[in-house]
Amino acid sequence: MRAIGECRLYGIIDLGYVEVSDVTRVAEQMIEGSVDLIQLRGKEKSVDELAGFAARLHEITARSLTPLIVNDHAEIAREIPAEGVHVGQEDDSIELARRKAHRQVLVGKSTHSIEQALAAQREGADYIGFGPIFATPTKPDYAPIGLADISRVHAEVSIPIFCIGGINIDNLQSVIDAGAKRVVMVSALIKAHSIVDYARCVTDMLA
Ligand code: 3NM
Repeated sequence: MRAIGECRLYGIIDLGYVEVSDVTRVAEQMIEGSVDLIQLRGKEKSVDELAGFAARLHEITARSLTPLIVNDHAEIAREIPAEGVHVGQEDDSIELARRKAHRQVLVGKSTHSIEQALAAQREGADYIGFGPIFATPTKPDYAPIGLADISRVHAEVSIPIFCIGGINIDNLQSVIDAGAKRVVMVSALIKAHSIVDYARCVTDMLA
């Protein structure tokens, strides 16, 4: 599997945007476009439904050494061979997520401030999300934190940091200029006319 430190573009297959019948195509296009790791996120789906999608997705991601991360429900990693789980501030602790997964997995955590980023690192996260950088309909209840803290979080936190929230190809350069090395994209990538071309362009900019 690709190591987390080598990952720069993180794609999320959010079932709020992707029809169930389209999950396979989106995953294949992300991989063809050199997305480095993929998360399955389905806030409205049951754990059992998500486990089913994750199992199907993993058959695709495994062929290309792309780690598959499951959002929120670490217990899914006990049933299917996903490489990691992702937790939010309101979800399981990193330690509990590891216990639920019951085997060695990557654990990532969403953070929304420098303090939370440092706490996640202390807690043993393998990587963090840092945002939302810009306002985003994908996570509408969170106030954007802007670009100002990106450089400081990179100075103070040594685990991989993925900037997230409202990032698209038009504002990506400003995020990179602010110090970001890695980004997550959800809606911009999923809604792109060509996911493959969009992802390639983003990975070139992050190289
Ligand atoms: N987490 P888009 S922002 C899932 O700040 C998520 O923790 C965030 O989606 C955080 O790329 C976000 O469509 C949504 O803006 C990102």
